[in-house]
Amino acid sequence: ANIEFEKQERKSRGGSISEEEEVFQNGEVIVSPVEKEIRSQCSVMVTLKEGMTSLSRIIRVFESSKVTLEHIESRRSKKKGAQIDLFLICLSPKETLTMVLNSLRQSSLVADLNVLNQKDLKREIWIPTHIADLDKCTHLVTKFEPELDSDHPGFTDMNYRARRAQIADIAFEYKYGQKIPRVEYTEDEIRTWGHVYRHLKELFPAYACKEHNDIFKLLEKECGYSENTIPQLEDVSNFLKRKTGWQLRPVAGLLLARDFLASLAFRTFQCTQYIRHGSKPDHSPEPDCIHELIGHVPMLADPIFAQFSQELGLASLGASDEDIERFATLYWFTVEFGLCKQNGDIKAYGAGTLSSYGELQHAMSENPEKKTFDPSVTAVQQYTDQDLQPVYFVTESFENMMEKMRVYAASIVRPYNVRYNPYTQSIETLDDK
Ligand code: HBI
Ligand code: NLE
Ligand code: FE
Repeated sequence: ANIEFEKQERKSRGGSISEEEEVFQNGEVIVSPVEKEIRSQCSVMVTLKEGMTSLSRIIRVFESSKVTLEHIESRRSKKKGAQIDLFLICLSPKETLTMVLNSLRQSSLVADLNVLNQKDLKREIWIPTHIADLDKCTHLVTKFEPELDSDHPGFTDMNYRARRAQIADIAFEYKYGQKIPRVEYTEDEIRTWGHVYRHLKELFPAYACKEHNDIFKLLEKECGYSENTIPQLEDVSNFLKRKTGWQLRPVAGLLLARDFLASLAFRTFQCTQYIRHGSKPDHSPEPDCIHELIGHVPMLADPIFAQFSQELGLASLGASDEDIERFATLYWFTVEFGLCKQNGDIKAYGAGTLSSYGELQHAMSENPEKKTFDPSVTAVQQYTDQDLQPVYFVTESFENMMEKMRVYAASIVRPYNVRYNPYTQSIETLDDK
């Protein structure tokens, strides 16, 4: 039966079409966060000229473009000089659709073409809903890489670049649930680790927050942390699972902020496995295993901080690009470079501060500006990711920071609220927002 034709004719006579009859999509399209194009859905009535008896020719026009034909009906045309009427519903990127319809209109096959209805589909951003979906949250940003950045200390060191590529392969191959492959670090690499380790350890008693100091000692006792060994991600991940339910998964480098933040929602930290170039140990603009293992891991083993980090991840799920930018900035000034007050003194808890002896000394000096942490102010503060920070934010306590963040996150407009189900390690979306 020519359902659509009948409907369209009824419509043109002034009749109405019930919603159940509507084949036109009402919903949203789920798009990957890296996809920026707007998709449009469109219904068209096309009349083929007299003598155009073959339908396959018209279908070929769509086949060679990015337009998806979702629905097609045909009948013998009643109009003069016409052969066949077609009713089509197509879905495509907006610009492509306009182009294809124009070329059809001008085609020698077509007598008449009318667009009946066209609408842009609402985009709903895809989010991971199970911890295994993090296999798809691995979009890298190419920044500070030894291959591409001539300022990178490893740019001219072909051995270093080959080593980086080799370790990156572990991350590219990795799938959720697998053990993280071990890396046998070279003497050179262990020397770099040892050098930074020694310098940082001298600064920690005076400069690191209490939580970091306590857990760092535990890592030395229980997890093989020492000047002479670079701990293996698999062992550290198991340590974290016991302490707070956090875990690591290997990542090849800097990720899109949306992907990186999303993994936090699953108490998963995407963790680099390579080490910085030995010629510049005091500070690196890109994360490396020193930064992750000495900066991040101790804090993730603290229950309150672990909760704070996960909530930041949960708040980011489904957020707009603009809000992601603000959450990334909040992450930057807390998890990466945060300072806190403890017994009247300012201490460091941010991983970027605790993994760079250059940054740690700078942060604790009088030079940089120190502001009070306030999410709505902090979220829009400019920062540099190249060099030492000119501004830091100080929080009263982790509990206080978490409270303020909850208020801020609740003010963000999202299509839904989310909740983490730890039994199934999945995200439940709640529409009652
Ligand atoms: N990717 N691997 C990795 N490590 C980070 O710390 C990191 C990232 N991508 C983005 C990012 N941090 C920042 O934008 C945060 O502020 C979210
Ligand atoms: N600057 C830090 C370090 O040298 O360890 C790394 C920061 C990564 C965001
Ligand atoms: Fe980091």
